[in-house]
Amino acid sequence: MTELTNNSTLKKLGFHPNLETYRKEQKWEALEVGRVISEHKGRYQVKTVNGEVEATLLGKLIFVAKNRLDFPAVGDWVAINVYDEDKALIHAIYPRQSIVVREYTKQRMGGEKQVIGTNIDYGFIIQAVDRDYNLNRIERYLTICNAANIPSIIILNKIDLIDEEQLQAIVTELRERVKEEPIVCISNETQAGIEELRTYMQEGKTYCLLGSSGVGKSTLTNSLMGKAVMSTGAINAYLSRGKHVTSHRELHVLESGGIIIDNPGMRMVGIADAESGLESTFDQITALTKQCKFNDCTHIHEVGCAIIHAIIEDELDLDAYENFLKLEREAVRFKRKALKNLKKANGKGGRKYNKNDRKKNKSMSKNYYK
Ligand SMILES: Nc1nc2c(ncn2[C@@H]2O[C@H](COP(=O)(O)OP(=O)(O)O)[C@@H](O)[C@H]2O)c(=O)[nH]1
Ligand SMILES: [Mg+2]
Ligand SMILES: [Zn+2]
Repeated sequence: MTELTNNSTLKKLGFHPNLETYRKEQKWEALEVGRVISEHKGRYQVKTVNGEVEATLLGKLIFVAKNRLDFPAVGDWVAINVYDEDKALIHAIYPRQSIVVREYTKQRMGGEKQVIGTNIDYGFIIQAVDRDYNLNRIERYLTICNAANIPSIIILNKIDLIDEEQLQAIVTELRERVKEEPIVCISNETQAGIEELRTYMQEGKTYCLLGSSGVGKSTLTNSLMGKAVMSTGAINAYLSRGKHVTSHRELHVLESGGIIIDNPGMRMVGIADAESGLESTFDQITALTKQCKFNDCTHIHEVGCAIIHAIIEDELDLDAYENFLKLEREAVRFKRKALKNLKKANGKGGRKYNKNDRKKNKSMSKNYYK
């Protein structure tokens, strides 16, 4: 029987012994194994030991899929059967070791999750230090990573645009709010920090870039790859009139070791059911709430509130607390919408079906592939 774990191509792509065990348990030896490296409207580019194939999902799997999470996503390991040299059918998805999600932002999709990537080992949270720099957003992405149970590394990009003193001020302020995660300062322009960033990357581990459009995700992917694999704002700004150019997710294997997933522009990144993520991102706040005198404390006016006390004593950053409240409200809102969707799907509550719903359902099933 073939031992796939010894195959160096697969190893570089992140294949590990648990997957091999699962493959044997499921008796999938007759099928090939591959990893989804990009997806476009229901067509998946899958990388295997022999190269790349274009795959579609077996009809049965589409039929039984209950929601978006049941569809393959970039980062997934899949069992496929190859026909026609470069065409394949996806028979099954291997269990995911991690799954990074956000709230689906398309209209009427509230309460549903969109997969950013699967089988991710680390989040690369990237921000540019120019005028768009936003500390709250870093905490937002941290919450998303913490909810997925993956550690993150914070990357401050475009340091060529500011001076040393300004950078120090940003790092100091960031360190006050983000206590543990490594912070790496880089510039794609001068290549400063790129080699340092590489030291955080290991062969077979998958790193997912998270950050708003324009922060330099695709440019960084190219820097790490040592060649232009992704189109960036610089090349296409003229053609696309300043629109952001990465239109879909893509996974790349680095020569120097490690796998990187670039993401399309993310304008609004809503967090999904991320309570555990909030708890670890804001661990100081979580710890404080446990010290409040009343356990139903609203932290607004109560005597003996540990949060209020910490803010007055300058032990807790007010901005961090406000950001926490905002993200917490968002998580609650997501949950409420998700429950509503569930109720509707079970035919309870909700309104009666009308003729517009058919159109809506149609566009929803189209959106499964977005
Ligand atoms: N000055 C400077 N510009 C950068 C740097 N990295 C990326 N850019 C520019 O920022 C713009 C957006 O980059 P892009 O990689 O497309 O961002 P993405 O939307 O996050 O993928 C492009 O014009 C890049 O050339 C950098 O380190 N310094
Ligand atoms: Mg991009
Ligand atoms: Zn309180």
